[in-house]
This record gives sequence, C-alpha cells and structure tokens, in this order.
Amino acid sequence: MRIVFCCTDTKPAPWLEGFRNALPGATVEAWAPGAAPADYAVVWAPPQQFLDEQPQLKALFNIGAGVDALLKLKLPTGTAIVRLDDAGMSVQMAEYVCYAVTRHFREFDAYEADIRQGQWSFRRPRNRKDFPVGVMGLGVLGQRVAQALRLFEFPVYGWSRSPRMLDGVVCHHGGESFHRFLSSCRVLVNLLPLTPATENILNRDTLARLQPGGYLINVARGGHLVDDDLVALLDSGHLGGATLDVFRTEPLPAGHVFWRHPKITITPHTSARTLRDESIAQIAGKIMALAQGESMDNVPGVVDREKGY
Ligand code: NDP
Ligand code: OXD
Repeated sequence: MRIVFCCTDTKPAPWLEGFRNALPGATVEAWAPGAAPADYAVVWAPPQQFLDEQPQLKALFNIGAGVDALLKLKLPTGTAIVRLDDAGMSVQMAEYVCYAVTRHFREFDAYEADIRQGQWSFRRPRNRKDFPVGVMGLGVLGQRVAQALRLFEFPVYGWSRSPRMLDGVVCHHGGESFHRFLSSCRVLVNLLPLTPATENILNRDTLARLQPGGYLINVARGGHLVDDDLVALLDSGHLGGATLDVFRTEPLPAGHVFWRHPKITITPHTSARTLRDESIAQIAGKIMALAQGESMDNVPGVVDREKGY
C-alpha cells in the first residue's frame, strides 16, 4: 500500500514518521512531481498537478475539517474525500467560543482597557438570560460548542440543515426557520461549512436580525461574511462587536479595516488547530479499516460532494 503526503505549508518529516509508525506495512512518502501514484493521499491545499497524477486513489484524507478549498480543485471522480472528524478540534473550538462569549458578556475586554489606564472600576453585572447564543451549524464542532455554552447557563439556540436534537438547546433547521432563529439570538456563532448555499450568509440582512447589541463570532470561513456589511452594522451601533478567526484572504491583508476596528477582535485562524498525533491516529485507523475491507459508507467524515461538506 502506498500513501503519499502532500500538504502545503506543513513540514512533512514528523507526519511521515507518524504514519510509518502507525502503518508499518505501508510505503509512506512526501509527494514530488512525477512520483508513483498512491493508493491513499493525505492532503491540505494540494496543487492540481498532484491530483492530476493520481489515477488509482481510493481516498483523499484532508488534514482539516473544512473541504471548501479542496472541492474547488478538479478531483478524481471515484475517489472518496474524507475530512478530519473532530480529531481534537471540537474541544479547542468550544474553548475558543466560550472564551469569546464570556469575554464579551462579562465585559472583560472593557476591564482590561480600564486596568491599562490604571483604573479600578466596576460594571453592573449583566443577566445571562439577556445573552441568548445561536450556533449556526450543529455538526461535530457546533454540537460541542452548543453543549459547552449550556454549561455556562446561556440560553442556546442551534440551526442546521436537517433536524437535530440536543439536550437544552432549542434547535431549528432549514431556510424557513432561519430568520426566527436569528431573531432569537444576541450572540451568533458561525460553524457552518463554506458551500454555495452558505457563502455570504452573514450579511446586512441576516446580521441586522440579531437582537440589538448583537455580537458575531465567526470561526468557520471568511467567505461566509460580507465584511463591509459587518462594519456598517457595527458603526451604526446595531451590533456591539465581533470576534473573527477567519478571513476572505489569509493572512488578513495589511490595511484591512478589521485590523484596527475598535469593536472587532481578530485571531489568526487559530480557534481549532489540526493536532498532528490525533490526526495521524484517526487517518491511519481509517486506512487500516479500509484495507481490511471496511466499506467507505462506515467511515466517519466522508464528504458528500453534492452537499459540499
Ligand atoms: P460538520 O460537517 O460536522 O457540520 C456542519 C454543520 O453545518 C451541520 O450541522 C450541517 O447540517 C450544517 N449545515 C451545512 N450546510 C447548511 C445549510 N445550508 N444550512 C444550515 N445548516 C447547514 O462540520 P464541522 O462541525 O466539523 O466543521 C464546520 C466548519 O468549521 C468546517 O467546515 C470549517 O470551515 C470550520 N472550521 C474552522 C476551523 C478554524 O480553526 N477556524 C477549524 C475547523 C473547522 P446537518 O447537520 O443537517 O448536516
Ligand atoms: C479546518 C481549519 O477546516 O483548520 O480544519 O480551518
């Protein structure tokens, strides 16, 4: 069995060593143009040439949860696309979102600013019932985030494509209930995949439906958000702030308004990092199962190309 590793901006050596240890019978190599075709590939943002040279690939393992960039390439038709299924990301995402929500709700950002000015100040405690949080996308990451927010006793709403049931979370699904979902929320967390159906979904019309003082946390993809619409709603005062981890262009270009807007906190696409050991264990386990005859239908994380996630 031949496994090829082709991940842009990732040092291959520790990954190759990890896969060789986990799959001792396999040949594991970093891709170079013209190399022999592989049975399985481990990829992140591979060049088109790599895909064009793979006539016999059984599966393409993406070392991230989002496959929007991968699906824009010309992919071999019969090959299964498998994304990371949690692999240590959901706990990081829950940490990040709970931090952003509690920082805003408890006004820790304002306290930090006061302390920097040498001021020992108090603010009136706020009622968490006035801060209902909506989670868009109730998949692997969204479910974990919604459950973590419940532990802090925020009212939590969720929205997905198909019906979902989550303890303590008011779940909506589909286009018809989207506006009802939005108007129930003051804080909105985006954990949708980027697909033709979700591109630009965070825009003037949708964000204006949040309750006054609304707060956006975008941890999914920059292509979900219409940047100028967010800025307009922040400047008009309808929205109170935003925490953004993902951007249309990454790194965020110097001079972009998000760098210096007083109501926006940014982080460099770091809310849930790919963890090497967890990812290798998950992918190697799937390759072993497939090599032993497991059906692709039973492998978690196989992407539905029609749906785009
Ligand atoms: P999943 O595929 O497990 O979940 C996706 C969820 O979105 C599902 O609940 C799905 O609905 C819902 N959904 C998809 N399309 C629609 C739609 N048109 N309308 C309503 N709901 C929709 O993905 P993950 O939770 O693993 O990851 C989500 C995204 O998070 C990734 O695609 C990636 O872009 C982003 N991400 C960001 C990271 C970061 O560091 N910033 C790290 C990792 C991921 P249904 O349940 O009905 O299928
Ligand atoms: C991912 C990401 O999709 O890192 O895993 O954004």
